[in-house]
Amino acid sequence: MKNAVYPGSFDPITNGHLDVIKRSAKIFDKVIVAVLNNPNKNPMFSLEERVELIKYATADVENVEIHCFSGLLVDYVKEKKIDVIIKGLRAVSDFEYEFQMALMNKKLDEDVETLFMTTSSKYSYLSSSIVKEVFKFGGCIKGLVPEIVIEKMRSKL
Ligand code: COD
Repeated sequence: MKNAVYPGSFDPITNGHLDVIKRSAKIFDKVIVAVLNNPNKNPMFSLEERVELIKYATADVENVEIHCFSGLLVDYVKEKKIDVIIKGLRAVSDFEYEFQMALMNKKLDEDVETLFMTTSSKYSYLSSSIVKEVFKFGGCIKGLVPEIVIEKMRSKL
């Protein structure tokens, strides 16, 4: 049985994230979506809200679990006996950042493997930050995030 972790901030989950989760779930026996608890950041959604939104958005995918973590990802990976870290790649800019993190994680723990999944082209321009920015100025974000996220964002206005 091979399991994978897909870590991130997910503030909030977008359809780009969801696409990576669903495609990963077809490859691995179990996919753990691990939401980072980073007290130094000032997220739009609390940790609990982010977890709930992902749970709702992935309710139709059987082999996905949602958890949160803090501290080093490699420690979480070891503790949960996870085989692979999945990272999404949108552009060269992502690659530089993700490549650095993958190498650092490997340095911290030789057993840790990172796999990169390329974005689906229709989501290649999507990020949580750009969605929040467009929403803040009244732009339409339909089709970019799950409907439940739009509802939750509206309730925060
Ligand atoms: N299409 C495909 N992939 C996407 C898309 C999209 N449209 N949007 C985002 N992604 C990918 C990102 O590239 C990333 O791989 C993942 O989805 C999550 O994205 P975000 O933005 O929600 O999350 P990040 O980038 O803020 O997450 C960073 C981590 C939490 C993974 C990282 O900070 C971490 O591991 N922190 C723990 C502390 C640690 O171990 N630090 C040392 C690392 S060397």
